[in-house]
Amino acid sequence: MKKNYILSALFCLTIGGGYFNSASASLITQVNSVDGLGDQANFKIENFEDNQLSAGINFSSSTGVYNAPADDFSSGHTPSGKYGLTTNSYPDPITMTFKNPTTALGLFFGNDDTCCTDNFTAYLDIFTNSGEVETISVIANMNNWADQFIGFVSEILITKVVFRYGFDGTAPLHVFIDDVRYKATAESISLPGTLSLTLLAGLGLLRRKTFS
Ligand SMILES: [Ca+2]
Ligand SMILES: [Ca+2]
Repeated sequence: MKKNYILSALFCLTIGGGYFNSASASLITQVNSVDGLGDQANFKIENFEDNQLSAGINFSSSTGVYNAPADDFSSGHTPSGKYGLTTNSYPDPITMTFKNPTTALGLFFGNDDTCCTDNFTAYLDIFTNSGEVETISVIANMNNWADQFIGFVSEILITKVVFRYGFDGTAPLHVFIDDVRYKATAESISLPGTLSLTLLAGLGLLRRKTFS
């Protein structure tokens, strides 16, 4: 009987996982601070202070990315050290993909320089394996410091995020980010619902065969 209960529980969990995979964007919650992300014990952080980038996350853009000096991009103000990440051209968003899907991410952004525009909004587009599920945004405070935070927590597994400036990416400034925090998620829960169902069905068949 115990094994029946376990299999039933696993089946319900899997159905739940299938529901979440197809759930709406309401399962994404924007947060406004590092504290809003939750317990930092399970987070990894990339601060761009050296060229040894975190193994769990990949940063890319159409023109390439590089560790850029804060003196040039944010008047020397960052949440950490003397460097952040930027792109070789603008408007060019930064794409972040994860070795294992994540359920929370936050970052600081800057280079909100009045040299080139009076105002803009920063956007973070959020994707699952099925495509884009949500876009969150923060209006830049235009002080040329990397002092503003944008982030979210999610009840569904996130595989990619894209950070960009401007409504349509036309703000004439290089994107500049620092201190990217993301939640390290157990690989085992990244199994798609259908694959989990297949495995559980196999377990059920095995059990019948063993006990018949
Ligand atoms: Ca830094
Ligand atoms: Ca700023």
